[in-house]
Amino acid sequence: MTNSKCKTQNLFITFEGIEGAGKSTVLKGITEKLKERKIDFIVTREFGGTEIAEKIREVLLNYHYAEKMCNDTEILLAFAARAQHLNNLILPALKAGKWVLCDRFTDTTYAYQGAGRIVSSERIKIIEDWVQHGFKPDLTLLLDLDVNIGLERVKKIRKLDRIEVEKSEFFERVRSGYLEQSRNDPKRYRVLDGSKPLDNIIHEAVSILDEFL
Ligand code: Z5A
Repeated sequence: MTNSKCKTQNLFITFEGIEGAGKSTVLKGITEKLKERKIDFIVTREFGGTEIAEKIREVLLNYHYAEKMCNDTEILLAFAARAQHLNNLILPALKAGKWVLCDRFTDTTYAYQGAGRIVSSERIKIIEDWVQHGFKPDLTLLLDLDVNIGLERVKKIRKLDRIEVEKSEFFERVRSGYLEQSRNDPKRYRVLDGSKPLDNIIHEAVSILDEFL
C-alpha cells in the first residue's frame, strides 16, 4: 500500500474500465486462482461495499431523475460512499492481513466525473486528499475496450442505469481519461485488452498478480 499511515504488506488491487469491459467477470475468474494460491482476500466494489455506501449507490445509479444531478453532488456522493467503504471495509481488511480486490475506486471518479463530465482533476483531488489522505491502490488493472462493444455487452444483460444512458461521446472521454491516467502512473497501472477472449485476459491478470507473490 502506498499510504505510509496504513502500511501493510498486503495488496489493494483495483479493476477499472468502461461499462462492459469485463471487470466483474475477470475478477470472478481471478478469485478462483487466488483461492488455489491460498491468498486471504476479499472482493468488494464501488460505488458500494458497505451498507451505507450501497444506499448511496442507489441514489447515484438507480433512478432517472427529472432534475439534473449537479456534478458536485455526484462527486461528493461518490466520495461519501468511498469514505464509508474505505474506513469500514477496505482499511480494516488490509490491516487484518487480507488482499482487497475492488471493482472500481477513485480512478473511476477521475475518468467518469473528471474526463466524462469535464470536471478538473485539481477539484477532484481536493476531496480525494480529504477522504484518502494519500491512500492509493498498489495495483490497478485497466480493461480497455471499444466503447460501443462495451455498451452492447451491457445492453444484452440489463437495463442501463442513470450514468449509462449518457451519449457515446461521454464514454469516449471516459476511456481516454483512463488511458491518460495509465500513462501518468505506469508503475501502478497495467492495461489489458478487454476485447481478447476471457480466458486469455484472466491468464494475463493472474500472471501480473503472481509477480506480487
Ligand atoms: N461510477 C462513477 O461514475 N464514479 C465513481 O466514482 C464510481 C462509479 C465508483 C456503475 O459501475 C457505474 O458507477 C459506472 C461508473 C459509475 N457507470 N456507468 N455508466 P459498476 O462497476 O457497478 O457497473 P459497470 O461498470 O457499469 O458494469 P458492468 O456492466 O458490470 O461492467 P463490467 O464489470 O466491466 O463487465 P462484466 O459484467 O464483467 O461483463 C459484461 C458482459 O460482457 C457479460 O455478459 C460478460 O460475460 C461479457 N464479457 C466480459 N468480458 C468479455 C470478453 N472478454 N469477451 C466477451 N464477452 C465478455
